Amino acid sequence: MFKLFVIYLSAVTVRGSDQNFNLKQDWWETAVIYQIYVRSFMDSDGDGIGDIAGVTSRLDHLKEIGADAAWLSPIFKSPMNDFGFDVADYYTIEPHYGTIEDFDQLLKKASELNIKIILDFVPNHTSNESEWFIKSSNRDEYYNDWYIWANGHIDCDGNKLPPNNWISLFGNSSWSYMPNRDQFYLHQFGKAQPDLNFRSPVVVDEIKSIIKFWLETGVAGMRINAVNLIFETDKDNFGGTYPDEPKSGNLHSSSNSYNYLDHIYTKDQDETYELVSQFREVFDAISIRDNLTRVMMTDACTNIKNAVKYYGEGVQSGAHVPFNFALIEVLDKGSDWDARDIKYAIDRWMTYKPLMKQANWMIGNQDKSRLASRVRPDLVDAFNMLVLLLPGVAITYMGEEIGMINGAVPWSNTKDPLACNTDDPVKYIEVSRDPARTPFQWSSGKNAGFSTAHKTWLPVANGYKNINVDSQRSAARSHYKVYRTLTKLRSRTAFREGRYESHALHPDVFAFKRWYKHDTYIVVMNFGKTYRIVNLTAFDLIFGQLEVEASSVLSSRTYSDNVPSDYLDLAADEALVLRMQV
Ligand SMILES: *[C@@H]1O[C@H](CO)[C@@H](O)[C@H](O)[C@H]1NC(C)=O
Ligand SMILES: *[C@@H]1O[C@H](CO)[C@@H](O)[C@H](O)[C@H]1NC(C)=O
Ligand SMILES: *[C@@H]1O[C@H](CO)[C@@H](O)[C@H](O)[C@H]1NC(C)=O
Ligand SMILES: *[C@@H]1O[C@H](CO)[C@@H](O)[C@H](O)[C@H]1NC(C)=O
Ligand SMILES: CC(=O)N[C@H]1CO[C@H](CO)[C@@H](O)[C@@H]1O
Ligand SMILES: [Ca+2]
Ligand SMILES: [Ca+2]
Repeated sequence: MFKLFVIYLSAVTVRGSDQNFNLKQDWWETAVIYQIYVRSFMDSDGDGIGDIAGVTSRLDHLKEIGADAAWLSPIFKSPMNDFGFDVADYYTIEPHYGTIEDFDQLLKKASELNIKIILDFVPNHTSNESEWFIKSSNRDEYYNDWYIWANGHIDCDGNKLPPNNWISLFGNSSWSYMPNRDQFYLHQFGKAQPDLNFRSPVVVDEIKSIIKFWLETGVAGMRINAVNLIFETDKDNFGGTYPDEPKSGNLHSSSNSYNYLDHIYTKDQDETYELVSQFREVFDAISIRDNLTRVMMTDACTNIKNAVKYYGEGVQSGAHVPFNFALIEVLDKGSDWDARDIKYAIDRWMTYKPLMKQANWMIGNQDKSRLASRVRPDLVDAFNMLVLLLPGVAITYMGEEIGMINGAVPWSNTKDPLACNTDDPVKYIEVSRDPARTPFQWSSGKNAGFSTAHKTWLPVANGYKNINVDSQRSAARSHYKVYRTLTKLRSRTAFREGRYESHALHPDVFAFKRWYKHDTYIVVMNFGKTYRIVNLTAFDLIFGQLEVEASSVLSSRTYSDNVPSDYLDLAADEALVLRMQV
């Protein structure tokens, strides 16, 4: 009987299924995934640039904070026009980051610590320095149609103009002219990032081979970048030309910025979901062979209905973890949000998500202003409580566990191509992604312990003397300690498998309940700048005194204090995890 049971369980997980039969969860379903921007995490050789050996040397940090997996930003060979999001060779490790031996060493150490490694993968475009692109631009027979080439127009002055009005995410035309081919190529991001042509079956096969190649090294998964930009409309449906996109009507965008157009032809095309399911088959084949699920994560910045399509529909399988930007989108509203918006954003994702699939939560990444800066440092713990205690997968961008703030990167040190493209020493700051990419803060020492170099690739953020791992580890209370407490709480069944219910008890106060059988928790947070008294008996079966399991750094409450459920006074920014006494 017992044997049969085990076989049944493994059959469930082996299928690579995301269905939670409440029997056994697969490793990724409640994982804490820690995003490492490799270039800024740890520099092992003193050149001022983070590297793979640096990551290996700091895996104990991940272990200590309770992360289950490290997701590494792109580590493949790249001229670094977009810091690895422009890959020149998908089969080679970028020399600045190390060698394949360094990578093997990372996998070995990670496996000893039972930490999974997940790679970032950028299939939409390569670098313009990829051999594929150079050959394609020379009309090499095999590579001829690997990119999206089109003739432009010639105006009355004899200037060559792009084929249509499409605008890239980095601004200006999505088309650039290549003299040797006398044609324009499409790039949805920068000029140095030509889009691959996924209507070519050879390209699709090559991309699948690359996924297979890296999964076979033993990595536990991949994150597929910008997946909803893979296809552009099929020109053959428009008589062989690429149609113009309509104007969005967005009054705040200039005529050469991405938001000026409504991207009906360059994103979210129907073919995408079928391709994603083909990718998933590659993941599943290896998962079954090795009896270890290789997790597929997808990144698509799109509306909710398209976003949840990446979970798969009908017989078509999708990603295990289709990124959920709901919380980030609330924060994107600037200061104009409150507890009701948070509740609404969470409910919305849970509503659209297929019932049996896992949710996932994140509040930042290498493109977004850091939470402590865009909201305020005192709310760091509250937001970590959301990410770590809501149902499903938690994704933490490195530094969120210590409440890192944005670095101040002057124009003269600016590296982000998006910022450099503005060519504007004042306005660049509005778009620059460098402030969220400054070196990780390990200690109060030189370069915050990141590097022994004279100069690091981006300057270390101010305030690192106080905001760093060493000092927060030894402090009585710190974001770091709260984070560790939260990842420990996560291992309890109520948080892994328990049910979820929430209320905005006041426009400033968000609270949710997680429970499994008789083990019940309330997580409550005041996003407001003044104290609030709330009555938690608004939740069913909550009464009497509640016991504090975790509290934000500035809270007057500490572990095992009791608070009344019907009259709880919360200080400004205070956040608590409370347990119902049994
Ligand atoms: C790639 O693009 C960059 C940026 O436009 C340019 O400076 C570089 O010369 C290009 N390289 C090749 C090989 O086309
Ligand atoms: C597959 O892996 C699971 C989880 O690690 C384990 O319980 C199971 O026994 C394995 N099955 C086989 C056939 O090895
Ligand atoms: C975009 O076009 C404007 C106007 O032609 C030009 O000044 C600017 O340098 C261009 N930006 C990029 C990134 O090519
Ligand atoms: C809290 O709410 C309950 C109803 O849910 C009510 O009976 C009780 O009086 C309230 N307590 C306080 C202190 O307001
Ligand atoms: C969050 C994230 O991964 N952003 C990346 C999206 O893709 C573009 C182009 O590949 C990168 O520039 C971003 O950093
Ligand atoms: Ca280095
Ligand atoms: Ca594309």
